[in-house]
Amino acid sequence: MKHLPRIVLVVITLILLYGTALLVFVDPNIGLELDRHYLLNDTLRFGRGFLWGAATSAYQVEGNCTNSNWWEFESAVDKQGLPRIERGQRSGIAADHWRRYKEDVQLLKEMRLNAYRFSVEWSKIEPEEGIFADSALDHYERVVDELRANGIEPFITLHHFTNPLWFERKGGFERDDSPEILARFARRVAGRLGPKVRFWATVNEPNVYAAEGYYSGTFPPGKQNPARAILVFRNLLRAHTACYLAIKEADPEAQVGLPISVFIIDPAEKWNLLDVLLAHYLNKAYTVSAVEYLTTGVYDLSLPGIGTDHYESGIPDAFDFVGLNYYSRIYCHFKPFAEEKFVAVAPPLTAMQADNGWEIYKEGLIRALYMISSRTGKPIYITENGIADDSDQKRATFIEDHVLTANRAIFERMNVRGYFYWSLMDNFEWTHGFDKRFGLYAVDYATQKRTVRQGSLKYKEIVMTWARRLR
Ligand code: GCO
Repeated sequence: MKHLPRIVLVVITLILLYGTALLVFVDPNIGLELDRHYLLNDTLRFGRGFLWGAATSAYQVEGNCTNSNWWEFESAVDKQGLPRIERGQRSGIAADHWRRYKEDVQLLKEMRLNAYRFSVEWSKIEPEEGIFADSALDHYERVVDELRANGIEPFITLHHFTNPLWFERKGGFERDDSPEILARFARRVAGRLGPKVRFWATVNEPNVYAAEGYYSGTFPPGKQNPARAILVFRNLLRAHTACYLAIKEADPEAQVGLPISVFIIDPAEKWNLLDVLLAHYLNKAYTVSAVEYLTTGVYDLSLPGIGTDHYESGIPDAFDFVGLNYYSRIYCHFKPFAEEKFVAVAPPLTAMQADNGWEIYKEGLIRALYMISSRTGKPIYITENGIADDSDQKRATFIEDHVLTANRAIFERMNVRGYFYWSLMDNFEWTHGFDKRFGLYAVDYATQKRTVRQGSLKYKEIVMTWARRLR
């Protein structure tokens, strides 16, 4: 070795450092493959109390959420003067679920489901600051009673992206006191519905809310300010803790958790160290930081070149479960000389895709479950998983593959306690309007007629098989 030219030693050292960095930062499960044949032959391990549900959110299905930030956002345009919602669509009466909830509870029953995740619309319950509309609370109590009368477990999301206009105009979750403002709302709702509702999801996808509303600017308030995005993420996590405490005060037996969006972020080029490092930091910032906040009460966010934050709530373990909203995988690529330093690149041509371009990637579900369960042994509810599939050609296989992947996770001792398909019926898919069809039931918006999709019957079949085996 001592006679080797110095340059050769330097090159060998650099190669060793490069290889070590790749090994350290690449997710060991990046190449995971689950053989469909084995999944289909796995024994079903879903326990007696397993929740089989479907999910919706108030704004997307109820209709007439006229007093909310999204209603105002729908009539706005972006910097290029283009409408915020594709084709200038408006949510209007959406799927008219506010009026048709009894009919829709029967759809849950028809699918043999035993749980329903839905959100309560803050702008209807607290239309003015500190003023609570009993009529709205009465409505949600009727929904809960209808569910219970049909043997279906209500699973309520307190905040699902939408804010009352009065709150948005005060600065929304940029405000330092926003957690207390949301907790006041939580206390009122849990105080009213608490005895009849066991499961509470506090803030839906704080990471998506912060990223879309304040980094990409595609959601209200349409800002593109990384520092604000990081602050809003922090305040939403603080709001979760404040709501957790408020709900527990109303009902110590309540099960309270946080639904986190997890997209698996993989390097577009596995051997490109820049892509590998980018994927590592994005995964950590976008999802791991929220899970670690739940367990430790410490929010540690670090995105080199974008921003950092560190906050300690002093209240670790303020959760009873983690909600996992899993759909797909994103491939990230670092472009050192471009204005937009990191971009998402399209899935490989060989990948199956949903109508919205998301790769169908069942292994991502067990990778996401492992990311959570390796940090907390508490129950995990898959609070959203579904496919935009208008032709219904892929829905049955999507559902079967993802449910059986969850089954494999249980076999690998992950504490999965429920699965909620997104969504019960077609609905207002935010900036996509009504164009992306996720529903187990298709909705004809001209007549509001619900029609079960053939692909959805696979879900019913799985649940019925599970129920038979419990007898
Ligand atoms: C989200 C929301 C849902 C979406 C669903 C499909 O994850 O954005 O929770 O409101 O409609 O995920 O995109």
